[in-house]
Amino acid sequence: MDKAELRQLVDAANTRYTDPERNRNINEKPGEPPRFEVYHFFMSMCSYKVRGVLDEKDASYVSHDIDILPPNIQNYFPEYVRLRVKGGEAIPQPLVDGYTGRSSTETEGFDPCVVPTVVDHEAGRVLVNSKATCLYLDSAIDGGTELVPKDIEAEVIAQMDVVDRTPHVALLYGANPEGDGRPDFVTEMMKTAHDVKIAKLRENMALVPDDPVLVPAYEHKIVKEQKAKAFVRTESDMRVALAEFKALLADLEKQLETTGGEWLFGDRFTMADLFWAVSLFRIKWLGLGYIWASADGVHLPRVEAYGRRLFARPSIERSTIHWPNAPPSEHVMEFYGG
Ligand SMILES: N[C@@H](CCC(=O)N[C@@H](CS)C(=O)NCC(=O)O)C(=O)O
Repeated sequence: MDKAELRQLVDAANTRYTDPERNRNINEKPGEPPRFEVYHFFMSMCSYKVRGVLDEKDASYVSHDIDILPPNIQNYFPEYVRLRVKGGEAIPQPLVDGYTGRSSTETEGFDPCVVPTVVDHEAGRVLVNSKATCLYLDSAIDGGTELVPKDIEAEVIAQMDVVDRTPHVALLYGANPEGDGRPDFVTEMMKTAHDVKIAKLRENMALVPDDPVLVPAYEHKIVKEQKAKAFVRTESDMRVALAEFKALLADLEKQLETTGGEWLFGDRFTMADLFWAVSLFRIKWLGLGYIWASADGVHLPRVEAYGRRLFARPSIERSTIHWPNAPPSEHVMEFYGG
């Protein structure tokens, strides 16, 4: 898109994000203004992925670590949604209006009110689907780790799809039907999260009552959140989501039998590994790590060992485990000196 128009959209969005500790340059390189501007959140899985890729690629960027949790919810401001909707215009998926517990743009549609959003000032682009964004960053940035080697591109993308389509969101917002192991602050917050989100969406929509682009964007998001609230309170839906996790982890165990190296595709660390790192860390953080290792023993030994290697990867430590303010949970205290 036109770079001056993009600049205006970015500047307008940025008027809302001013805390210097959360709005700062990452990996600054002298004499080089950062090419990318990234709107993300310290505890968001899709943000972990994008930050992990930027770290592996040694990219510099302007980071806007915005609060997406109730009560603050800084991702519904009209200025931010307007910027994100620009990116949405460039993708084939329609606006989201349903909920299956996943965050994949490809299965759910385009959510205009979430993070991460990445602006590439050099190319004049706004990127809004974390999977597509990660692929884009890998090919657009010279140097760093080659995360999607050409000879195994289809296999790497197939694994990214597995993670992208796993119902992670359901098991953050809803309780595990086998026993809620979520950190207390999450359990407490999620009791009212959907109602608070819907109220905030209405509040922000009321600021732009005649906007022909933003009003439908908010309306679609409200429908999604209403359906999400019903889903996570329906035990049978949550059981299906949990069964899906178990099946996918059992598949991962089988896949790891054949790798012939430290990573999923031998000795090369790829985007598939980065996606699994984020997924396995979140699963463990939520108290679902018992699927592969519990007090009763190690049930999926390859997944357990693979997770250990992934969590020790410096890019994962920096972008996911130790990103500033990323809260630990009782299930991952070993990474925080506990
Ligand atoms: N399809 C999007 C989904 C992004 C997404 O679901 N983001 C979550 C955090 S991981 C979010 O911002 N949620 C806040 C909300 O729904 O208000 C992507 O892959 O980037």
